[in-house]
Amino acid sequence: MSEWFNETLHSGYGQRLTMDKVLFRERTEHQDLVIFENAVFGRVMALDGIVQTTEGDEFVYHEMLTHVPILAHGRVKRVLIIGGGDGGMAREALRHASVEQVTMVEIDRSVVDMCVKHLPSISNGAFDNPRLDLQIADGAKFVEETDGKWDVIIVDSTDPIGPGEVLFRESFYKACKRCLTDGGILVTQNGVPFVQGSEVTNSFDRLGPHFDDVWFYTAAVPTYQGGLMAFGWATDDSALRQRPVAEIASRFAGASLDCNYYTPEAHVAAFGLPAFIRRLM
Ligand code: AG3
Repeated sequence: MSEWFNETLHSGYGQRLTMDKVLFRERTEHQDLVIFENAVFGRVMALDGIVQTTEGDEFVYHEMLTHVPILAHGRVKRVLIIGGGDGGMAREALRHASVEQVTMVEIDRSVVDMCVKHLPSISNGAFDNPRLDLQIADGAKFVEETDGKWDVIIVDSTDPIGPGEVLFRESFYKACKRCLTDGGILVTQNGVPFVQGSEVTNSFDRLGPHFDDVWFYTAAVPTYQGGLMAFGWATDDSALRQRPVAEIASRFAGASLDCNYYTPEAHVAAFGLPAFIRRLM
């Protein structure tokens, strides 16, 4: 019998996955890291008892947090990823030939190293790509101190507990705004509203003072249990999330991406929010 991995994110509700083979388990400098094999989802990476990515369903999350802002914007050259240690976000951003440089700021070197070793399919070579600038540093400090500017900033964080907490503060959103080019877009991992509704409310309230257009879009990621996950969307150009499907479709064709989740129709539909999420804003 395999040992169970029991996720500890919510009280009174949880998911469990069999650890059919434990590939790595250790306390890093910042958090508790485990990588294991599961019969349904393939290799799974968890931090502090919470599933971060699995080979089986990572495509939903990584495609939606990259292609939606990049294709909505239309002329993205520079992308900044805060977090993203498994390399999935860098992999998807680098698929855009128009993207000249991806800067990724991850706080925990062990996550990068162990994911390259035990979960290579997620980064799929991204860390060897000359267009990737990997910095091992605190993302919140980085955006405070840098004088760089980016067209898209993607916050690929853990939940607002532990090292990820600073990435949900108003001061962080303000610093991100300063690092965006005109018409730039900030997107964030914003939790599963059905069980983490306050994350939507908090981010909406904290982004509001700094951006003219704050919204959310959604997708269901099976191992982020509870239904739809919310992605935060913040920019000064409100036209960017209202682009017609035909316009997105022509950019998508031009980018010749072969996706597993993303389609121009899914992109546009993702911005249509159910009432219970609207009420959190
Ligand atoms: N970071 C997002 C994990 C979210 C978990 N939260 C939850 N289940 N509500 C994923 C990192 C993948 N690159």
